[in-house]
Order: sequence, then C-alpha cells, then structure tokens
Amino acid sequence: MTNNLEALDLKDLPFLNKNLKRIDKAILQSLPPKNLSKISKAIHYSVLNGGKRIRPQLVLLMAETLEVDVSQKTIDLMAASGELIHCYSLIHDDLPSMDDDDFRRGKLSCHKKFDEATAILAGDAIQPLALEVLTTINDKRLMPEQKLQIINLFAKACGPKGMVEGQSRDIDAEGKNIKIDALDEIHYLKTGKLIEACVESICILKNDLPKKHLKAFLDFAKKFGLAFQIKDDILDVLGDEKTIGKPINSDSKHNKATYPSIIGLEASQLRAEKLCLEALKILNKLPYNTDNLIKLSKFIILRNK
Ligand code: GRG
Repeated sequence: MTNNLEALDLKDLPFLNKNLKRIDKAILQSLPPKNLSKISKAIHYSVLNGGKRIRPQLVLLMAETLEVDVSQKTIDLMAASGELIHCYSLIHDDLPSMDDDDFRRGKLSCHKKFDEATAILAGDAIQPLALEVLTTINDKRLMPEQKLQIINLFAKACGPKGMVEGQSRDIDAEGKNIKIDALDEIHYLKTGKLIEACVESICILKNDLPKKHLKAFLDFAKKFGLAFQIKDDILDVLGDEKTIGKPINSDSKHNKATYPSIIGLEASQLRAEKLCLEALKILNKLPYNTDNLIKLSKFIILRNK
C-alpha cells in the first residue's frame, strides 16, 4: 500500500459505501420509533441525515483489521454508539448558546427545524441512548469486564475529561490568539477522544493484543483525529457550502481559534498532510491488514466535505 496522498481514487473506497448501509441499519435499530413523540422525530431527523459516519467506519475497519472474535451485532452496536455520541454533540454544538449554526449536513439544524428546547432534549436523549446501546451487547464471546471497559471508554470520551471540556475550552478561546499546543489539546478533547474510543474499544476485544500494538493504534488514532479536525477547519474556509452542507467561514464569524486562523491555511494543510502520513506509517508497520484503514485515513485528508 502506497503512502502517497495523491494516490487515492474514490473508486478505491466501495467498502465505505457497503459499511455505510450496515452502519445506518444499526443506528436505525437503536432509535425509538420515529413517530413516538416530538423528541423521537427530532432524534430521527438529526441522526439519519447523511453524515459521513467516520467514527463508526473506524469501528468497523478496526474490527476487520484485528479480526476480533465477536459477533457482527456487537460491532454494529459499538459503531452505532460512536455515531450517536457524535450526532448528539452536533445538535448541541449548533445551539444558539454554542456555535449558533442554522444548517447541518445540508439541512436546517435541529433547533431551527424544531425549537431550542426540543434540540436540547433530543441531544440529552441521544447521549444516554448511546451508552444504553452498549449495555444491550449480548455476546458470549465478550467478557463482562470488556463490556464495562468499552462503556467506560465511550462515556469518558463525551464527559468532563473529553468532549465537554474540549467544547468549554473552545468557547473560552474565542477571540484569543492561543498557542498551537493549546489548540491541539482542545481538539484532542473535543474530537480526538471519541475517535480514539472508537479505535481503542476494538483493541479491547482483541484478547492477546500486544501492548506495543495497542500503543501504535492509539498513536494512529491521535494523528487521525487531529488531521481530521485540521481538515475540518480548512473546509470551513475553502469548502463549497453546498458540498459541506453549511455556510463557510462560520469559524471566523464566531472568532473561533482554528488552525487556519493561528498558523495560516498553507501551514494547516501541510500539518494535516504530515499527520496523515505519520498515521499511515504507523499502520504500515503493524502486522495486520490495515489497507482499508489506510484508505480511510487518506480519505479524511482528501475529502471535500
Ligand atoms: C455532546 C458530549 C457533548 C457535549 C456537548 C457541543 C459539545 C459539548 C461538543 C461539540 C463537539 C463537536 C461538535 C465536535 C465535532 C467537531 C467536528 C469535526 C464535526 C464534524 O464532524 P464530521 O465531519 O461530520 O464527521 P459529519 O456530518 O460527517 O458527521
């Protein structure tokens, strides 16, 4: 597998589409019936709306790479959980008291489509749902401690030492010229920890995974997460509104501390590519079939949405 970042054709990624169907089915099965209530309508609206599903893709591709000996249902529940946490964070991120964004994934954001209280409650409902989904794993090949560890990882990723802290620091950094290390830390907490949880949760299922391989996968996840976030910041400046599904320059409008605002666009692009190449190097050294993880890593850098 080549490490060249230009050498990726979207035709090389049919596995992403195949996985997408499986992921969306698992997510749908985890939701309350759509017409149960106003909140369940808002949940369906905000979850089944065409996200890239990068986090559950990572869960599926890691499971394939490590050939973990658990049921497909177990992997699907973990994938759904990772995406539910992400969707919850997006609903709250768009609220007027946060980023105040009217569009998400090409549609009105949840509070615009419904109302603010409904969006808050939909988010509040999805977070415990994501963890509840994990508690429903019923797989003889999984030890109770492994299940507990997985729930612990996902809970920590979105809690006060993860997303919430990252978001709080992100808001505090608005209008400030913070150092790049502080920005890295914000994004590790806000975006990276959940990505890491998706990777690490599968490592937990591999009983005899050598410690050095676990460390390598965690290093990979860190680099992948940061590269992904830098690309997200770049797309907010250079992206096409229709393609990314929301107005561009929303970060600068909110005086957000971003990679382009702190180190400039060109340096941001170079940094994202460097991180991606480092991630590929880690994957290439591991004694597993990491081909599809490599393709996903290239995709997150070369993507236009
Ligand atoms: C939700 C636990 C929790 C706490 C609330 C609102 C908040 C604190 C945190 C927000 C964190 C956040 C929104 C991080 C994600 C940033 C990001 C890179 C979003 C875009 O992700 P993509 O590109 O989007 O994967 P799609 O739409 O493809 O899923």
